[in-house]
Amino acid sequence: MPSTRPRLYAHPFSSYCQKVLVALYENHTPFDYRNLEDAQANAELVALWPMRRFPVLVDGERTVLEATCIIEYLDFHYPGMAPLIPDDRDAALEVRMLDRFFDNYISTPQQKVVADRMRPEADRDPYGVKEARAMLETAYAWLDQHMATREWAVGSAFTLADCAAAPFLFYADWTHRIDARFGHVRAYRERLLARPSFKRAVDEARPFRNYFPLGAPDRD
Ligand SMILES: N[C@@H](CCC(=O)N[C@@H](CS)C(=O)NCC(=O)O)C(=O)O
Repeated sequence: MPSTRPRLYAHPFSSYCQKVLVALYENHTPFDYRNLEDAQANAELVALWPMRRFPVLVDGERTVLEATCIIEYLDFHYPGMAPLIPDDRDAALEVRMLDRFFDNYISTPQQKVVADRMRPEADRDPYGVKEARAMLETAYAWLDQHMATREWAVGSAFTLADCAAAPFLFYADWTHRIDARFGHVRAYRERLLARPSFKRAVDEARPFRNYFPLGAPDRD
């Protein structure tokens, strides 16, 4: 009998995949994990999405791209006890805005620094890396003020925005240390690390820490 569970193409060490895994683990949503360590899963991904970016979710005839859209899809089609996007449209707007913040101003510059290190030396872009590090500093400063009055990204409920924040702040700190003067950001990162859904994602990714191009620090 064909599986009726959604199928997730993902790698445990990938930040965008962890973003979706946190959402799945928050709601204990059953799914089939097509781990991209596996060559066959990789071939299937390439056939599904020529961009070869992951995660990708397949549910019956439907293919859903982009981590945020996958979480929106799961929230709508497989709702659990913990809604990750509020029903109230105005509150949902705030959640989506913070989700964009974490994608665009934490993850994008973090990935830029890492991707640069993976290039041949002659093709590196020191100016671009400097800009990316400056963007991370600005983002940390903004987030520090934002988190001064909040437990989670938009208040007291854990949402889509926290699913994004967890892996992106995790790796951002490895890439460009969150300075002690950003105490609220550091405390938020610690709360995220203690959250069982993210703790599980981090533990599953542990065997792959040698994949981190800048060298994984001996912590977390
Ligand atoms: N905009 C995509 C970004 C996904 C993404 O960048 N995934 C990385 C892994 S964290 C990837 O696919 N890397 C492989 C590559 O760049 O070829 C999303 O939100 O899902």
